[in-house]
Amino acid sequence: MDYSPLQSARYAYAPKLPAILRGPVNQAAPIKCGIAEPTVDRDRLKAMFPRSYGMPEIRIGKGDNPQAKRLMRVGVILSGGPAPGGHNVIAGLFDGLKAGNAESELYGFRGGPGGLVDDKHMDITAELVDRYRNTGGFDLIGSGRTKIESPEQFEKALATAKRRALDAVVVVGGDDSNTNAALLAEYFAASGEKIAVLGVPKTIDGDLKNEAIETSFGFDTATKLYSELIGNIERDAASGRKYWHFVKLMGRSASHIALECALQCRPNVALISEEVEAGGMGLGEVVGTIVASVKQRADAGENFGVVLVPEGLIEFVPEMKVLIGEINEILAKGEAAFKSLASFVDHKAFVLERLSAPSARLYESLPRGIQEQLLWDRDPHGNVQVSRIETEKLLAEMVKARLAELAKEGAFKGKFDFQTHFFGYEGRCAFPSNFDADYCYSLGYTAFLLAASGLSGYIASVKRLSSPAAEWEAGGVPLVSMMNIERRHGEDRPVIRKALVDLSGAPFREFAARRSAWALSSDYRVPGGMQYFGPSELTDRPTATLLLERAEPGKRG
Ligand code: FBP
Repeated sequence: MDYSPLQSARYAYAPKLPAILRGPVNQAAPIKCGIAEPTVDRDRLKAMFPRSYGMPEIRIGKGDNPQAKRLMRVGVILSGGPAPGGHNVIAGLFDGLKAGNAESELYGFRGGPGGLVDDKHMDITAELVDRYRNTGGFDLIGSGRTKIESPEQFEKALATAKRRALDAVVVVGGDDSNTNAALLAEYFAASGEKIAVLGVPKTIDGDLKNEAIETSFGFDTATKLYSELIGNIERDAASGRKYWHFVKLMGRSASHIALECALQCRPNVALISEEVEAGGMGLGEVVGTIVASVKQRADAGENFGVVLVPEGLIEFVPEMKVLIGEINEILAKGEAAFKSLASFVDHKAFVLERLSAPSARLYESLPRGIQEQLLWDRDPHGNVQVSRIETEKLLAEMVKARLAELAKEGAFKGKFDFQTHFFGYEGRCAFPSNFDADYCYSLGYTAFLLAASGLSGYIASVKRLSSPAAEWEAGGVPLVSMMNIERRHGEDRPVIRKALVDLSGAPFREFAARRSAWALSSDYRVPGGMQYFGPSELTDRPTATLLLERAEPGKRG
C-alpha cells in the first residue's frame, strides 16, 4: 500500500490512556456511584424507561473484574456524520475485548444503525483494525443516519443481535443516535434478552456534552483544522486588503465550532446563533451588525475582514425559525403531494399557499437559491439540512445591498468585495488530533469494560479532560439521566438534551469581552497546522472551550 508518510507514522502512535485503563483488564472494575437522574421530566421519563431509569453512575476503579475475561461478541455501529477518532473507538473496543479474551469477537454493522436492522455486518479482525488505527474517517464500517423508530425496526434489530449471539451493541453517535441507543437498551431489556446497548459521545458539533460528558469526540480535531484554515484566510485578507471573507462553519444547531474558532483566530465578526436568538435579532439586525463592522473598519482604511457564520444560524433568527417550522410542517403533512410536483416553481407555489402571511412575505424576500435550499429534503430525524443552505452567501449579499444603499446616501465611503467559504466536510475525516486519538481509544476501551460488566443503557464517559491523559477518569453515565421530553413532529418524545452555547459560560464570556477589540484589529491570531508529533504544548493542548469550561488552564501543555 502506498501510505502517506503521516499515515505510516500515525499507525505507530500509541494512544495515551488514563492510568486505570493501563493495567490488566481484569483489574479495572465498575464502581457504582450515586443514582443519576434527569434534571427534568422525571416522572414521565421513569414511565417511558421503567427498566433503565434510576441507575447509578459508574466509575472504573481498581478492583477484581473477572467478567472482563469472559468470551464476548460485540457489535459496533458508527452513526451520523463522521468525526475524527471513530476508528480509535473501534480500536479501543477491539483491544479491550481481545485483552479480556482472545476468542472474543467484534462485528461492525455497516452503514450506520440500518446495518443492525438489516444485519449487514462484517468481522473486525486484528489486521483490519491495524489498518485504521489513528486515522480519520468512518470508512472501516461506514456510517448512516437511519433512525430506529418503527416497531418492525426494533424487532429486526433485536433479531439481528440474537442471531449474532451478541452480548452488547455499541452505538457511536451524537444526541439523536444516543437517544436511539437508550430506546434500544430499554427495548432489549423489556424483551428479557441480556444484550447490552451502550453509547459513545461523537459529533464534531460539540453539542453532546454535560457534566459527565465534557466534550464529544471530533470537536477538538475539526476545530483545529478549521482554525488553521481561518487563520490562513485572515493572513490572506490582511495581505491582499481587498476582501471580506464570510466563512460558514459546521454545527447543525449549536455554535460551539464558531465560538471555538473565534477564540483561536480572533476574526473581526463572529456570529453566535444562541446570542442572536436570545436577543430576538431579525435577519436585518444580524446584517446590521456586520455592516457596522465593515463601516468602522472602512473608516480606518481597512476594506477587508473576516466574518464567521455558524451553520445553524438561519434556524435561530426568530422569523426564519418560524418560517422553517412552517415549511417543515407543510412538507411533513403534504409529503406525497409535494413530491409529485416536478419543478421548483410548483414546489414554491405549493408551499406559499400554505404559509402564514408573514412567513410567505419573508420567503418571497429571499434570493431564489435560498428559497430552493429551504425546500430540500429533511434528514431522517426531520432536521433541515443546514449544511446545504448558503447562509454565508445570503449574508454577504445582504451586507453588500445595504452598503450600496448607504453609499447612495453618502453614509459609506469604503469598498466592499467579498469571498465566501464553507468549512465542514474538510474537518470531519481528518487524522484525529492526539487529544481525539487518546480520548477515542479510551472511550472504546471504557465501552468494552461497561459491556463486560453487563451494564446497559450507559454512555461511556471519560472525564477530567483538561488534565494529562494519565489523570483522566473513565466510567459510564445512564443515558436516561441526560434526557428530557421535547416536542418533535407534533409529539412529545424523550430526547437527550442538546447542549447549546451557554451565554453565561466562560467561553462565550471570554469572546464577548474581547470581540470589540478584534472587530477593529487586523492583527489576527494564526493557529497554523495541527501538530501530531513534537512537544506536548503543541500536540496535546485541548480546545480553548474545554480549558475555559473546566477552568484548569495551563494544567496541560
Ligand atoms: P452529527 O450530528 O451526526 O455528528 O453530524 C454533524 C454534522 O457534521 C453537522 O455539522 C452537519 O450539519 C451535518 O452533520 C451534515 O450532515 P450530512 O453528512 O448528512 O451532510
